[in-house]
Amino acid sequence: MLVGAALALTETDRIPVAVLGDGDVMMGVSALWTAARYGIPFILVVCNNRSYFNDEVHQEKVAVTRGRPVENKAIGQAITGPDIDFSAIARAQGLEAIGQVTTPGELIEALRTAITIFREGKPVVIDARVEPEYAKAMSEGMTKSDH
Ligand SMILES: Cc1ncc(C[n+]2csc(CCOP(=O)(O)OP(=O)(O)O)c2C)c(N)n1
Ligand SMILES: [Mg+2]
Repeated sequence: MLVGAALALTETDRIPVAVLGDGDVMMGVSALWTAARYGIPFILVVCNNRSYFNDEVHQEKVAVTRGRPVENKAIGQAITGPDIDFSAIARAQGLEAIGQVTTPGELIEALRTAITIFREGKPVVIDARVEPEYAKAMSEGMTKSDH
């Protein structure tokens, strides 16, 4: 969707920006190559919490319902040890990449650099390492489909 939207915006002055989960990026990662191949510029921020965390939330609910151990919820969902280097994945496919970044200050700086790279007509990926799980406001009552 990001690559398609960015293609559609090529002739405009708008900047396509996507904030995608690390799991979602892994599920469609070869689409990035298409952007490099055809010179489709965008800014992708990988919101990297090192997990397909939405499914951990789901698996916890299923475990409770079925009387199974909740502590197993991360099995098959956690993406850590080793953590995935999204900058390396982006560069390997011919895109520009920034990070990993781990602080809000670094992220602001990375976005400034990303805009410069975007203006040169190139797609750029930022590996933003966020806290594990979800921010507190989201985990209290909200699910991924709510936002
Ligand atoms: C192709 C595909 N497989 C599986 C799913 C089910 N699914 C929905 S959200 C999700 C986890 C996504 O992880 P991530 O993008 O890292 O988001 P997080 O919840 O960690 O913020 C999965 C596996 C899906 N939507 N699409
Ligand atoms: Mg994730």
